[in-house]
Amino acid sequence: MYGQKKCKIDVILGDIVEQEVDAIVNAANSSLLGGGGVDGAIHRAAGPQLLEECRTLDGCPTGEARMTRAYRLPAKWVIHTVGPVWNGGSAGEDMLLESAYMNSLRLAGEYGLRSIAFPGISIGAYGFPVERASVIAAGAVSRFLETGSTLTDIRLVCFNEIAYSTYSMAVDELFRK
Ligand code: AR6
Repeated sequence: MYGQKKCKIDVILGDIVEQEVDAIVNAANSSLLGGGGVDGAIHRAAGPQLLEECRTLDGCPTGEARMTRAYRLPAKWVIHTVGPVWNGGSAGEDMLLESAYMNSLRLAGEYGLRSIAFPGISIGAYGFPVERASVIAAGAVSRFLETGSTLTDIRLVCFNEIAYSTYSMAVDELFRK
Protein backbone atom coordinates (compact mmCIF):
# COMPACT_ATOMS: atom_id res chain seq x y z
CA MET A 1 0.00 0.00 0.00
CA TYR A 2 1.30 3.42 -0.97
CA GLY A 3 -0.03 6.89 -0.43
CA GLN A 4 0.26 9.94 -2.63
CA LYS A 5 -1.68 13.14 -2.01
CA LYS A 6 -3.98 11.34 0.45
CA CYS A 7 -4.74 8.50 -1.94
CA LYS A 8 -3.76 4.93 -1.15
CA ILE A 9 -2.82 2.58 -3.97
CA ASP A 10 -3.20 -1.16 -3.46
CA VAL A 11 -2.43 -4.12 -5.66
CA ILE A 12 -4.86 -6.90 -4.73
CA LEU A 13 -5.08 -10.57 -5.69
CA GLY A 14 -8.80 -11.18 -6.06
CA ASP A 15 -12.04 -10.88 -7.96
CA ILE A 16 -13.06 -7.42 -9.09
CA VAL A 17 -16.78 -8.14 -8.83
CA GLU A 18 -16.39 -8.48 -5.04
CA GLN A 19 -14.78 -5.07 -4.54
CA GLU A 20 -16.83 -2.73 -2.36
CA VAL A 21 -15.80 0.51 -4.01
CA ASP A 22 -17.53 3.45 -5.63
CA ALA A 23 -16.61 2.18 -9.10
CA ILE A 24 -15.15 -0.93 -10.65
CA VAL A 25 -13.65 -0.63 -14.10
CA ASN A 26 -14.65 -3.07 -16.82
CA ALA A 27 -12.14 -4.09 -19.52
CA ALA A 28 -14.82 -4.10 -22.20
CA ASN A 29 -14.81 -4.15 -25.99
CA SER A 30 -15.98 -1.23 -28.10
CA SER A 31 -19.52 -2.59 -28.50
CA LEU A 32 -20.02 -2.45 -24.69
CA LEU A 33 -22.38 -5.37 -25.17
CA GLY A 34 -20.49 -7.87 -23.04
CA GLY A 35 -17.89 -10.55 -23.71
CA GLY A 36 -15.69 -13.03 -21.87
CA GLY A 37 -13.04 -12.52 -19.18
CA VAL A 38 -13.63 -9.80 -16.65
CA ASP A 39 -16.36 -8.29 -18.84
CA GLY A 40 -18.36 -11.53 -18.68
CA ALA A 41 -17.81 -11.82 -14.92
CA ILE A 42 -19.01 -8.25 -14.33
CA HIS A 43 -22.15 -8.68 -16.46
CA ARG A 44 -22.98 -11.99 -14.76
CA ALA A 45 -22.61 -10.51 -11.29
CA ALA A 46 -24.40 -7.24 -12.09
CA GLY A 47 -27.39 -8.94 -13.75
CA PRO A 48 -29.21 -8.24 -17.03
CA GLN A 49 -29.99 -4.60 -16.28
CA LEU A 50 -26.34 -3.76 -16.86
CA LEU A 51 -26.58 -4.92 -20.47
CA GLU A 52 -29.83 -2.99 -20.89
CA GLU A 53 -28.12 0.22 -19.83
CA CYS A 54 -25.05 -0.56 -21.95
CA ARG A 55 -27.28 -0.89 -25.01
CA THR A 56 -28.23 2.79 -24.63
CA LEU A 57 -24.60 3.96 -24.82
CA ASP A 58 -23.85 3.27 -28.47
CA GLY A 59 -20.47 1.73 -27.78
CA CYS A 60 -17.15 3.23 -26.73
CA PRO A 61 -14.01 3.86 -28.81
CA THR A 62 -10.71 2.31 -27.70
CA GLY A 63 -9.05 4.41 -24.98
CA GLU A 64 -12.28 6.11 -23.86
CA ALA A 65 -14.55 5.34 -20.90
CA ARG A 66 -18.29 5.34 -20.12
CA MET A 67 -20.13 5.09 -16.80
CA THR A 68 -23.17 3.00 -15.85
CA ARG A 69 -24.86 1.97 -12.63
CA ALA A 70 -23.67 -1.29 -11.07
CA TYR A 71 -27.02 -3.00 -10.30
CA ARG A 72 -26.42 -6.18 -8.23
CA LEU A 73 -22.71 -5.53 -7.71
CA PRO A 74 -21.47 -4.23 -4.35
CA ALA A 75 -19.86 -1.31 -6.22
CA LYS A 76 -22.00 1.75 -7.00
CA TRP A 77 -20.86 2.33 -10.58
CA VAL A 78 -19.19 0.51 -13.43
CA ILE A 79 -16.77 2.44 -15.59
CA HIS A 80 -16.49 0.65 -18.92
CA THR A 81 -13.28 1.26 -20.78
CA VAL A 82 -11.79 -0.32 -23.87
CA GLY A 83 -8.11 -1.18 -23.90
CA PRO A 84 -6.15 -1.75 -27.10
CA VAL A 85 -5.67 -5.12 -28.75
CA TRP A 86 -1.92 -5.87 -28.70
CA ASN A 87 -0.62 -5.75 -32.22
CA GLY A 88 3.15 -5.78 -31.73
CA GLY A 89 3.51 -2.48 -29.89
CA SER A 90 3.96 0.03 -32.69
CA ALA A 91 0.28 0.71 -33.37
CA GLY A 92 -0.21 3.18 -30.51
CA GLU A 93 -1.04 0.47 -27.97
CA ASP A 94 0.87 2.11 -25.08
CA MET A 95 -0.86 5.45 -25.55
CA LEU A 96 -4.29 3.84 -25.88
CA LEU A 97 -3.78 1.80 -22.71
CA GLU A 98 -2.65 4.93 -20.84
CA SER A 99 -5.79 6.70 -22.15
CA ALA A 100 -8.04 3.88 -20.96
CA TYR A 101 -6.69 4.32 -17.41
CA MET A 102 -6.63 8.11 -17.55
CA ASN A 103 -10.15 8.51 -18.94
CA SER A 104 -11.50 6.07 -16.34
CA LEU A 105 -9.79 8.02 -13.55
CA ARG A 106 -11.03 11.34 -14.94
CA LEU A 107 -14.59 10.06 -15.10
CA ALA A 108 -14.34 8.91 -11.48
CA GLY A 109 -13.02 12.36 -10.58
CA GLU A 110 -15.85 14.11 -12.42
CA TYR A 111 -18.38 12.13 -10.37
CA GLY A 112 -16.52 12.93 -7.14
CA LEU A 113 -15.83 9.25 -6.44
CA ARG A 114 -13.45 8.20 -3.67
CA SER A 115 -12.63 4.59 -4.50
CA ILE A 116 -12.03 2.74 -7.76
CA ALA A 117 -10.84 -0.76 -8.67
CA PHE A 118 -9.19 -1.64 -11.99
CA PRO A 119 -8.58 -5.02 -13.60
CA GLY A 120 -5.48 -5.60 -15.72
CA ILE A 121 -6.88 -3.90 -18.79
CA SER A 122 -5.84 -5.57 -22.09
CA ILE A 123 -3.67 -8.29 -20.51
CA GLY A 124 -6.14 -11.13 -21.13
CA ALA A 125 -7.87 -11.69 -24.46
CA TYR A 126 -6.30 -8.53 -25.90
CA GLY A 127 -2.79 -9.95 -25.41
CA PHE A 128 -0.93 -6.90 -24.06
CA PRO A 129 2.37 -7.99 -22.42
CA VAL A 130 1.75 -7.99 -18.67
CA GLU A 131 4.93 -6.25 -17.54
CA ARG A 132 4.59 -3.44 -20.06
CA ALA A 133 0.90 -3.03 -19.16
CA SER A 134 1.70 -2.88 -15.44
CA VAL A 135 4.19 -0.04 -15.92
CA ILE A 136 1.61 1.91 -17.95
CA ALA A 137 -1.10 1.31 -15.32
CA ALA A 138 1.10 2.49 -12.44
CA GLY A 139 2.33 5.46 -14.47
CA ALA A 140 -1.19 6.57 -15.34
CA VAL A 141 -2.26 6.42 -11.70
CA SER A 142 0.77 8.42 -10.66
CA ARG A 143 0.27 11.09 -13.31
CA PHE A 144 -3.43 11.35 -12.56
CA LEU A 145 -2.78 11.90 -8.85
CA GLU A 146 -0.37 14.73 -9.59
CA THR A 147 -3.35 16.78 -10.76
CA GLY A 148 -5.23 16.29 -7.46
CA SER A 149 -8.54 14.42 -7.22
CA THR A 150 -11.32 13.21 -4.94
CA LEU A 151 -9.97 9.64 -5.05
CA THR A 152 -8.58 8.27 -1.80
CA ASP A 153 -8.46 4.56 -2.67
CA ILE A 154 -7.22 3.10 -5.97
CA ARG A 155 -7.00 -0.68 -6.34
CA LEU A 156 -5.36 -2.70 -9.10
CA VAL A 157 -7.11 -6.06 -8.85
CA CYS A 158 -5.16 -9.00 -10.27
CA PHE A 159 -6.74 -12.34 -11.01
CA ASN A 160 -3.62 -14.52 -10.83
CA GLU A 161 -0.26 -14.64 -9.05
CA ILE A 162 1.77 -13.62 -12.10
CA ALA A 163 -0.28 -10.48 -12.67
CA TYR A 164 -0.24 -9.77 -8.94
CA SER A 165 3.54 -9.92 -8.64
CA THR A 166 4.05 -7.95 -11.87
CA TYR A 167 1.66 -5.10 -10.98
CA SER A 168 3.04 -5.06 -7.41
CA MET A 169 6.55 -4.55 -8.78
CA ALA A 170 5.43 -1.73 -11.08
CA VAL A 171 3.63 0.05 -8.25
CA ASP A 172 6.55 -0.49 -5.84
CA GLU A 173 8.95 0.90 -8.40
CA LEU A 174 6.97 4.10 -8.86
CA PHE A 175 5.60 4.84 -5.39
CA ARG A 176 8.37 3.51 -3.14
CA LYS A 177 10.12 6.86 -2.76
N1 AR6 B 1 -11.59 -10.03 -11.56
C1 AR6 B 1 -10.40 -9.48 -11.84
N2 AR6 B 1 -9.70 -9.76 -12.97
C2 AR6 B 1 -10.24 -10.65 -13.82
C3 AR6 B 1 -11.49 -11.28 -13.61
C4 AR6 B 1 -12.17 -10.94 -12.40
N3 AR6 B 1 -13.35 -11.47 -12.11
N4 AR6 B 1 -11.75 -12.09 -14.66
C5 AR6 B 1 -10.70 -12.00 -15.50
N5 AR6 B 1 -9.78 -11.14 -15.00
P1 AR6 B 1 -9.75 -9.81 -20.22
P2 AR6 B 1 -8.86 -7.69 -22.06
C6 AR6 B 1 -8.49 -10.73 -15.54
O1 AR6 B 1 -9.57 -10.84 -21.27
O2 AR6 B 1 -7.54 -8.35 -22.25
C7 AR6 B 1 -13.56 -9.51 -23.13
O3 AR6 B 1 -14.19 -10.53 -23.83
C8 AR6 B 1 -7.85 -11.63 -16.56
O4 AR6 B 1 -7.22 -12.74 -15.92
O5 AR6 B 1 -10.98 -9.86 -19.39
O6 AR6 B 1 -8.91 -6.21 -21.86
C9 AR6 B 1 -14.05 -8.11 -23.55
O7 AR6 B 1 -15.41 -8.12 -23.93
C10 AR6 B 1 -6.85 -10.69 -17.20
O8 AR6 B 1 -5.68 -10.63 -16.38
O9 AR6 B 1 -9.71 -8.31 -20.83
C11 AR6 B 1 -13.15 -7.79 -24.70
O10 AR6 B 1 -13.63 -8.36 -25.91
C12 AR6 B 1 -7.56 -9.32 -17.13
O11 AR6 B 1 -8.66 -9.51 -16.23
C13 AR6 B 1 -11.84 -8.44 -24.32
O12 AR6 B 1 -12.18 -9.52 -23.46
C14 AR6 B 1 -8.07 -8.81 -18.44
O13 AR6 B 1 -8.48 -9.88 -19.27
C15 AR6 B 1 -10.97 -7.48 -23.54
O14 AR6 B 1 -9.73 -8.08 -23.32
